Amino acid sequence: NPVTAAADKVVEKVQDAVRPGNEIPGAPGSRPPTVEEPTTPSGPLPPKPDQRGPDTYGPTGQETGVPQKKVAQGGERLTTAQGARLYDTDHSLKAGPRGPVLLQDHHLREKITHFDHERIPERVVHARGAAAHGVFQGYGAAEGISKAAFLAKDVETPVFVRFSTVLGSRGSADTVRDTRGFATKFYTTEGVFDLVGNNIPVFFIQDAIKFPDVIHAGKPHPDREIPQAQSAHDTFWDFVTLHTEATHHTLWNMSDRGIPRSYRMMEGFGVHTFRLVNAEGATTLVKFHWKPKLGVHSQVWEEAQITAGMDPDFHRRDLADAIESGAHPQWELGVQTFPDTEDQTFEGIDLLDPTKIVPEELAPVRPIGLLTLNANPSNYFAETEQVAFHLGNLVPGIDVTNDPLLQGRLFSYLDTQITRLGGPNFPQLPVNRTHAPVNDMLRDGMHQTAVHSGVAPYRPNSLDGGCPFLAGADTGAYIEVPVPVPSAAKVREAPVSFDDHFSQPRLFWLSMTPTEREHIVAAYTFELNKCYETAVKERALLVLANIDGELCAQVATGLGLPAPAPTVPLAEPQPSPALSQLGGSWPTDGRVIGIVTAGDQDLTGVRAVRRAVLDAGMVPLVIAPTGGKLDQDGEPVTVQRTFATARSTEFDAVLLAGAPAPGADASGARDAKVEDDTAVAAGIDPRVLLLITEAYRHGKALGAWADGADALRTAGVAPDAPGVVVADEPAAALSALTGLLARHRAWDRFEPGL
Ligand code: HDD
Repeated sequence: NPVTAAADKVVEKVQDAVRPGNEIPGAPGSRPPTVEEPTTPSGPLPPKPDQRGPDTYGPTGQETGVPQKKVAQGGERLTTAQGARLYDTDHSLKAGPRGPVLLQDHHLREKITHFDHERIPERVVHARGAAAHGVFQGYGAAEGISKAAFLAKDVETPVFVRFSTVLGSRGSADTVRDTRGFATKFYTTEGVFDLVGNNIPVFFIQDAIKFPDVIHAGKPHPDREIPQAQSAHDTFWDFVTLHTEATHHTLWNMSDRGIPRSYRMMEGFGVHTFRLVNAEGATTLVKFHWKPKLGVHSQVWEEAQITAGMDPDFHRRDLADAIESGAHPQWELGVQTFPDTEDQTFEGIDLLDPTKIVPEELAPVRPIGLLTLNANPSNYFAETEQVAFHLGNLVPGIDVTNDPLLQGRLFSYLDTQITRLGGPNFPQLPVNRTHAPVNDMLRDGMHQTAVHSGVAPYRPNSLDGGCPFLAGADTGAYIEVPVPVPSAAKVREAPVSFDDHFSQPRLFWLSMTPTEREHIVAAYTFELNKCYETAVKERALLVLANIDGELCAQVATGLGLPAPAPTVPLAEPQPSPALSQLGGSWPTDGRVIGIVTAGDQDLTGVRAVRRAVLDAGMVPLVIAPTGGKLDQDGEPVTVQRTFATARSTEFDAVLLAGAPAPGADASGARDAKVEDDTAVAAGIDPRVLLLITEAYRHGKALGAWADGADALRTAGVAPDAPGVVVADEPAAALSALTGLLARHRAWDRFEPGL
């Protein structure tokens, strides 16, 4: 019987394939003959109870008690998508081993077709991002102004937060100069609340209708699709200099806020003014702020550029590593509150204008809750890529205002998800699913995963007994605040107050420290020098002249162009010290300290310093000439970076190990201090010297103990320079270094002026 014969051949083939030693040595795909081919699974594979639908895994992993999955597959046997077991997934079904592939090979088609469709459109903006799960705990401090249940005292609400850059594609570098997105999904008992903000409190445009313009200008040029993830090009500067309401946001981007050290060290802002409503129906206008417990810190520009090449995933890695190591980042949610007056202004500032801030000195930020990020996503695509935020996801107690930027956003987010996530059922994706009961009458559509029952998904009905019924204010309904709408003619116009484009940029500039101003001047000079069109540069200088003469003059010098005079009278606002991110001391949790050793140095000290860094909640990385372990005394120290793989950008501080004190009995240790500078210079690896000089240039703390200081001197770094510590003992060096680190960077290292 030919059928049985063919079946026998298949069985034979399967047996052949698994028979040890059945490979043709050297043939493509053949396994090394030394590896024994198991005929049965080599050990019990992790159990996979069954193929569950997506709802098994709640949006927050821990929520449902399902541990984060660490294995790609659970079951014992590979199957098709339909559950049929497979005996081969490496060869297409062919008419003989050398014959053509048969159309009937369903497994081949299923595997390739699924692969062909693995990608979804990336976000049109904010495509590059990283996210984490966490929990939000209300302080109860907002109870007087909002009835939102999740803001009540000690209420814990699961959250999912996605950070992002704006301009770059999904695979672009993290450390480019750009605004960062800070979007939070609160899975409250009353429905999902999304706070979709940025790390900059103002926006480029005052009306959503301009959004395609600003994004087209910022994205790569449409002819060659370059530059990637950059604002340093003609179209961006063309737009923001013609469209001067972008001046304030552009200035923030050119400040240190545009190059954050870490997502964990950024403020977040809701940008718009929102309207809160309490249980009595009284309303308050608010602006939302996220305040990071670790302080607000940035890279320096050269560091950011090197990082983009050395580790394009720097921020993504930093967030995931910190969470995995238990250094859970935290932010306090705060609100600035304003009376809900008819004119919607506060101290003369138009609260509906998203290019304006209200200085914290005029309206302090009142903390109302604490966000802690405590778990990494277990699957990037399912969670980080598919999460869909939308400003219209509101809960009772929080409402919108007439800010025209906010109003347009209310349309855009829902709309974009339909293209991005392939239809209207994206709220059913696990990460988007609300934790509140859903009882809607939305039906069918692409990717419908619910199996709705009944025949009456409409209202009114009698067939379902009229159910479901509507809620009222006393039964948790979301009721829009009945704000009166002034009677007015339909116009395409903005209020007159929206015409002030320069007073607040000037406020920001005047609030900066000299170091921060230097960085701003350097950023404008860099970006504008990357433009080709002189007209664009000249127009940019005109804009800068309307912010500040000194700023304009310094950038003009860098561009080799004359500095123009201002075209508007310069305002003299009161500076707002809260806008500066320098000064103060901050926790050092999760900071990375590179410990450099030539391998023949004080291993006892290296070991002790490593332990102390860990105990202080920071990350020690031992850097040595080669990988493997350093072992002088039977207690090996693992090397995490070699001189070839270590680059200064990875470390917040660098500590150089010295040789043991003379007479110490460590095999191979240098027992006498090298006196001759030339000999020292010759002995210090140039990559260590680069590490030191870069860290020094980037304002990072540097430390050394014993003759570890030789490397500093050879690199031209004076042991008594600001932000440099040299001590006899490792413990003393580390303690002083940690003190420096708490201030983030040694800005006093640099002379004032450029
Ligand atoms: Fe937006 C994504 C923040 C104005 C249209 N926006 C997006 C994300 C953030 C912001 C953080 C990424 C969300 C995520 O991680 O998935 N956007 C802002 C802020 C704005 C702003 C703070 C001004 C205050 N956005 C804005 C306007 C429009 C959009 C005016 C359109 C009229 N934004 C979108 C979008 C995106 C988006 C096209 C792309 C992907 C997505 O929504 O889900 O709809």
